[in-house]
Amino acid sequence: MGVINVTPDSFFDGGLYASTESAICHAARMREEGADLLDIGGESTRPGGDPVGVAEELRRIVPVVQALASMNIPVSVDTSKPEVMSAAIAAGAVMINDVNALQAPGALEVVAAGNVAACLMHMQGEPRSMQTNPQYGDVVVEVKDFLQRRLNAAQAAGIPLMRLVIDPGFGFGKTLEHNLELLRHLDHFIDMGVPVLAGLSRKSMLGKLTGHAVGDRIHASVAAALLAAVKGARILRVHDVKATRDALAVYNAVEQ
Ligand code: HH2
Repeated sequence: MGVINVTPDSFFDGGLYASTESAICHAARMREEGADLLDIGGESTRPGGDPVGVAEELRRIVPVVQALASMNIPVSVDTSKPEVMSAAIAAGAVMINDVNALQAPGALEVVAAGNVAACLMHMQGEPRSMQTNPQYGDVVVEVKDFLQRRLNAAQAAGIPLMRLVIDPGFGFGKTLEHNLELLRHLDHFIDMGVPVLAGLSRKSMLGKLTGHAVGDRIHASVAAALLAAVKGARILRVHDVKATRDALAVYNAVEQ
């Protein structure tokens, strides 16, 4: 899954693809590099990020989703707002990627009625304050319990399991140690009956481990993505499609 943020302030690609044209161009390139799916975001969820209104989020993402859908490129939309989910589905998105796991009132219903896939992600707190002092007893158990509850809620709302994906939410209300614990035990999530998505690309945990700024984390990102794949992740949310594809080609050849 290639990431494209049509935002001025995303932590890695903020401002790079803020125009519709540049986002479409970058999407086409990621597709050529081997992305199966592109995740379009109109609001940064980085720690401390400011919320964006519905109208502005729609202005940013709808033309991009429409263009990519007309090019037959599978698109997911990264949003927590039911109004944006509806518009994204109408514009041709095949998946809703929600860092809030469809907890907003009406979100489950929009996805159920839209017949699209959904990624349910775990986050402790909300972006503005989530990194202040995250606390868990057993992070793996607690994240898994939350995701199981959201899978149950989604199914109860009429979204079949075959359309659902789960994500432990690396960096979303987690310390470095919590993130490492989740990656170390990512295989504990694969018995939940749905594919696991992992988003580690360029994140600050990789900065803490390597001492490198966000622009210099490609090698750490590829290593993290590969580890996630080895632990059973089926969807890798990445900014660097080509490098990740190369690593996966080697891994897949060895593991057949
Ligand atoms: N991470 C980000 C955003 N959305 N969705 C899922 N399912 N999993 C993730 O790990 C995840 C996500 C943060 O990365 P990015 O979109 O590049 O930055 P920003 O939120 O600043 O736009």
